[in-house]
Amino acid sequence: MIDLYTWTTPNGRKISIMLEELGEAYEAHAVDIGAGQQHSPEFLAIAPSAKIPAIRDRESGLTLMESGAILMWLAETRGRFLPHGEERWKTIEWLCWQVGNLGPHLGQAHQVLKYNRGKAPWSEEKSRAQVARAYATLETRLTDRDFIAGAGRGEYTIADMACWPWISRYEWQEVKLSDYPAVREWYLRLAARPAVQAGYHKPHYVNDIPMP
Ligand SMILES: N[C@@H](CCC(=O)N[C@@H](CS)C(=O)NCC(=O)O)C(=O)O
Repeated sequence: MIDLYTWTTPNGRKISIMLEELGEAYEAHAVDIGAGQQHSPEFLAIAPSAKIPAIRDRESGLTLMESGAILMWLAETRGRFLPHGEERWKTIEWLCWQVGNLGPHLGQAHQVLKYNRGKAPWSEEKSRAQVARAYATLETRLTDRDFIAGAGRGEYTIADMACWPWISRYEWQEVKLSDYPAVREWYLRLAARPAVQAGYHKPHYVNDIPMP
């Protein structure tokens, strides 16, 4: 049994989607980051960074923070969604791109374009450019592919699960998915998966999955 400490954000949803895909027994604990619950001593004992998501494996007692590490641990220990050989490294490459590039740039866009619009025009301009660059990177990668990593046209991996919840906030990022047709097709492909739909609504329902 896995305890998942999470909130209704892209980083949290990556892990609930993975747990749903695995059919894993888990309990989702809400950590309301708007109310400051990430700073409680109980949560800090599991996630010293004071950021969701984090997990605890009840069987072994292992705790993990950082979504990339959690996805890799789940994939490795369950033997799913992380291919072998070179494609393992392509999956990790794109997972690292999400954690170190796509996520931070899109997260910054949420701050300046949605929550603080009009306060810092230079930051907004810079943010729009970084968003466009990140989407163009994904568009190029997904052209002629069904999934981000994997041989041939690709296979569904933790790299897809890491990127998709961030793309699901395309409206917050002022992005028209029709401008990125390969990303749009991939987005819809994943949105149709029952596990993605279930994982999106953890730890509770906020809104329907946005549909372009
Ligand atoms: N690199 C971390 C980022 C985690 C993160 O930024 N979590 C946000 C929510 S999406 C958070 O907990 N923010 C609360 C805070 O910064 O106080 C990961 O991939 O897990």
